[in-house]
Amino acid sequence: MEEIDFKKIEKKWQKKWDEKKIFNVKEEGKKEKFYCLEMFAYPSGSGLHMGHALNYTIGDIFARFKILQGFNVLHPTGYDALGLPAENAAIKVGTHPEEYTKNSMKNFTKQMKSLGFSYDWSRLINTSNPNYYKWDQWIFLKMFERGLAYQKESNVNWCPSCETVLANEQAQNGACDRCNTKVKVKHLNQWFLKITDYADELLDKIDDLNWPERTKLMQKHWIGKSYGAEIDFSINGEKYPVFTTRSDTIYGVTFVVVSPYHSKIKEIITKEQKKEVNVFLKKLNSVSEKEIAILEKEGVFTGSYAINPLTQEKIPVYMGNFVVADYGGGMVMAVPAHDKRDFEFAKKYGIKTKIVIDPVDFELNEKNLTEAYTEEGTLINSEEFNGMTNSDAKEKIVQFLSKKGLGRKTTQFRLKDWGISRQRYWGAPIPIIHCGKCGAVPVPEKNLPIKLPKKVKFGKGNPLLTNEKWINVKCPKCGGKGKRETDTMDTFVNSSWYFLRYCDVKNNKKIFDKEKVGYWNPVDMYIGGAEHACMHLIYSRFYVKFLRDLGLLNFDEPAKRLFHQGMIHSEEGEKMSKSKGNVVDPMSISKKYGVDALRFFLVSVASPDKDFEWSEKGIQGSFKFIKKIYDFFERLKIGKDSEKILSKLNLTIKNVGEYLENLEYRKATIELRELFDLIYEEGKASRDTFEKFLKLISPFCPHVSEELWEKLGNKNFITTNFWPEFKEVQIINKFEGDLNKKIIESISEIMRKFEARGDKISKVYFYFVPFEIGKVSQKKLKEGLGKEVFIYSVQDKKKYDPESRSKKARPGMPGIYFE
Ligand code: ANZ
Ligand code: ZN
Repeated sequence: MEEIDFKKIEKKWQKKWDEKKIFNVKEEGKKEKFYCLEMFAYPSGSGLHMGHALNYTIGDIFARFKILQGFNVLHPTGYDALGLPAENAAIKVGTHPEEYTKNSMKNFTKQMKSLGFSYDWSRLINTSNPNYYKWDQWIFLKMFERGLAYQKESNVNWCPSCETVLANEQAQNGACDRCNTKVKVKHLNQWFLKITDYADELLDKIDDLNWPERTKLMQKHWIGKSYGAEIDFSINGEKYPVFTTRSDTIYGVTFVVVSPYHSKIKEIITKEQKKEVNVFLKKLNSVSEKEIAILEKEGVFTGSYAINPLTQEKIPVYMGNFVVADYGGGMVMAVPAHDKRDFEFAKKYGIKTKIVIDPVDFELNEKNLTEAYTEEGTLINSEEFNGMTNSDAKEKIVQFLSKKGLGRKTTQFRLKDWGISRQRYWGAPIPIIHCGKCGAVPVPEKNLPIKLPKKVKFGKGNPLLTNEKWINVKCPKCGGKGKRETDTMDTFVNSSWYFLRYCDVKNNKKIFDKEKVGYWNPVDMYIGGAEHACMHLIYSRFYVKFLRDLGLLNFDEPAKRLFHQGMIHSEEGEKMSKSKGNVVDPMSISKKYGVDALRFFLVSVASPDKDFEWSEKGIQGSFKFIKKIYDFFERLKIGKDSEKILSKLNLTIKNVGEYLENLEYRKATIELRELFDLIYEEGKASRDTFEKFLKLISPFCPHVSEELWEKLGNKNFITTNFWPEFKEVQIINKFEGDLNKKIIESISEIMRKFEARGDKISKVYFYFVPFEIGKVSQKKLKEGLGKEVFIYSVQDKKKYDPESRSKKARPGMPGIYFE
């Protein structure tokens, strides 16, 4: 058989699609719109990896399916080009980040184009282009005007290696997301975006989203709403509101614990205690916030006392490592008798406990309490609230406090404002000028963008500090001496609204045209990694709500449907990584087996949201399948369809359509193989059947499909043709019984022969070709055969197969071994 020149076919069709601009879309016509989006890539120097290829293939198949269904499909791509990794990588190889990024993007574009993705390349976004980040700065100014961008002294995660502040989300395990260095606490003046203003809406709207449940749950958790009360304790005559979810325990408060980073901490520490407190602080600052959370609860007496508003008791104020500064007022009313953490703390420092909740069936005693009692009960030692159940008391005590103006019902969010200050070069400069007289002055809109100066020195610290000329500018307000803000914005700001800019990439006058964005948005299908559940996917929801409130959008949420792809592991089941030397590169694979085989393989091993292992045998299988189709079409015999083919064709159209809609691509590839195998077996079919088969497989294998479509004599593109319809009446049951049934019938017969000979069978082992594994049920086979049943894929390395029966497996009939 002749070798097929897949490269030539791929190039040919990619060029034709490009010339005819079939993926370039406008907001017009009678078609319904569909916005299909994959998370854009950070263009790393090492090029596209298999994870990218999978992500984009999943999106591309969906986009192509939607085109065939007759939608006006927007399918754009771009580069999340700013950020620390590019800066670090550039420094490492001794080039400028701009140069480095340019080269990476060029390489990425070449590679993505070679994989035949259906992108509208005229809409390419590069976030490091000042024409893009100008609008990041513009959004910042709009937030600043409305008090949603502000500066505050805060406790931040500092990565000593990257020499920058990290968001909490970027230092989740006490280590830097990027370089894994242990993160430290630093106290710095930082810029924040007030995402907390939208906490309620961010939480409430989650339920309406067609997003993976796990992601929705993670966001709920991240936002973390607590219902409780704020109670005013007074220290040195000043009021300190303290958040509690347990107002019922107010009479049991025996001390108060304040965060080391409380804004008024200096007023609380007395002269006498200063030295001791400093020893404690020194120890604390050497660890990250996350580590603090798992450290033993420790503290130190501040020297001050607080007054309990209900009992008027004087109680000591401690500083504690477990109190978070920007939560619940940064202070805790401690109830050792009824809270585990407070109990340990009190024991450690010899603070008294007071029981205020009485269990129903036994009695507690302060003297021999060995642990906190955290369950329900009735109130004691609580004056007029004695005898109430503690849940009743919660309400009643807050009401009482409210009336006296000593407290109020409230909620608290775990979500914090988004710290966007980065002390690094490769980000959008924050458009602020600091003036000795006027303070932080926003750069006038007409002066945007504030471009990054090319001339800076990389090395220690923030490179922007090395360009005096750039820093020293006039104050826009008073004309006096001013200095530019040298913090740049977290790159997550860039990705918070890029999907909007795709709708109007070239607009120089406005961030985007409202009509255009309104036409395409919200995104109908968004595909990307689950690791973005709590950063990008919350930030972009926040940005959409903010831009809506500016009057620019008429919708509330960025994406209707969200899909997370799985991870690809190496053949040995490990994570693919350069250091392990087990990386399979999509470019060399596509060179060897063709792009269509790679695409087909990527979605045929596992459901695309599941992790799977790379398999050289698997890609070879896909290659063989595509080659078989190609060869078959070369010697095509057109004739009348058999009833069986017609039935299978219609069933396949029906099922593949459903599977694609639900992103069950693997199941679709199984059906397509079956349909082809049947046609192959019979040796001929009608032109209509061949054409329909090609249409069905074209989202997966667009190049070969176009080529064969042309061979059938068609002059137009199959890509922009239409999805075939099926006729239910042509699906004939007798042909379409399920695989389980077929197997049970034939195996039963074989077993009967064996058993007639006197062989005893108790176990049946099955070896299926991989794509059939999902179509059989162990339970059904077991029931049908009345034996113990084991099911393996022929590729399973750990299968039990003493007589190599797996070699006998073929589609429709597994290898079998009896025991
Ligand atoms: C008194 C009390 C008694 C509490 C008791 C609990 C049990 P969630 O549900 O997470 O919102 N708290 C308040 N602010 C804090 C801060 N900044 N850092 C650390 N802890 C803080 O938890 C709210 C509870 O966590 C509050 O209710 C408070 O302790 C503590 F038997 O108040 B509680
Ligand atoms: Zn000024």
